Amino acid sequence: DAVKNKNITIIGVPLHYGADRKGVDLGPDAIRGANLHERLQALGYSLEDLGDLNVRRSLQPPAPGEKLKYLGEIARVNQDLCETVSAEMGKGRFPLVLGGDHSIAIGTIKGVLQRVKRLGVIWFDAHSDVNTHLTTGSGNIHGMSLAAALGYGHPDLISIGGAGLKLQPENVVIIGARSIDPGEREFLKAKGIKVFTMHDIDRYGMKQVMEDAMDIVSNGTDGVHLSLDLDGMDPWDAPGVGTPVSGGMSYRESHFAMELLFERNLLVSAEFVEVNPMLDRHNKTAVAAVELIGSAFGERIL
Ligand code: EXY
Ligand code: MN
Ligand code: MN
Ligand code: MN
Repeated sequence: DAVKNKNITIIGVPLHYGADRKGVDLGPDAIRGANLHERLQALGYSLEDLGDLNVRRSLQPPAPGEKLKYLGEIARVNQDLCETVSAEMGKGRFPLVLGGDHSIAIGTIKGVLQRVKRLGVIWFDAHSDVNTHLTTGSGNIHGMSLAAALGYGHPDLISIGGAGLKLQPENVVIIGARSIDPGEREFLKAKGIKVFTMHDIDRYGMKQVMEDAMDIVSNGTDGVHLSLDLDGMDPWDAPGVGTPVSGGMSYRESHFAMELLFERNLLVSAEFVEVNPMLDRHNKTAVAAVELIGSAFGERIL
């Protein structure tokens, strides 16, 4: 079996403040409602579902032009998530985090870093999420989470989980990018982060892209985290996301990527984020998330 850890802890994070758009906070239950537990149990995993972390409702809206919208609550929830993820890994369990907007990657990754010092990350996304409060146009923290996990951004975000805890840029790959802001492009170049754009997937195919990506994230690391933003998929297959971008990975490409990931047995943790049931059709995006989870954890056709 390629995922050796058969004990999974599910952690829901009903956070929408990082996207500043309602609905993505309903993501964890939409994913559970698409038969997540049944799918994983059928594969022989033993599950514990901790339910959802506590997130404050109805906060005052931010001032116009705010560059770090809802920073206080986002930092608090991510600190809680970090501690929860770290505690579960300390018990030898595999954390499977359900979002929620992508700002929760800060807490997840910091928690994993407390247990796996040299961590690789596969960031599956239409976006690169490497803005900071200095480069952001929107002020939405879900567009800053990868930068924060790399140690760049506001002190309240980068200090989560303890000072100095951060990813190394050479251990991170982004797959599926097709919407990158000018400041992000500079950041990615300056840090030397490998980005497999949609152009690369078209040119080389998903098999080659995944093999190269997995070589990079496994080189000199002790484990790999998968941070999967459903907007990496094409909006045709995953319409229920807050920031859709045309020309994304197909259902088959993303499914295949997960199967290849399972074969290499690299994952120590994973998160599936940005499912917004209020924008979805027939829970299609949550169903896609569970399909991808199934493949990443070993489902096969035959
Ligand atoms: N780059 C844009 C921004 O910073 O606002 C869009 C970010 C969308 C982030 C989504 C979740 O991946
Ligand atoms: Mn994202
Ligand atoms: Mn995205
Ligand atoms: Mn499948």
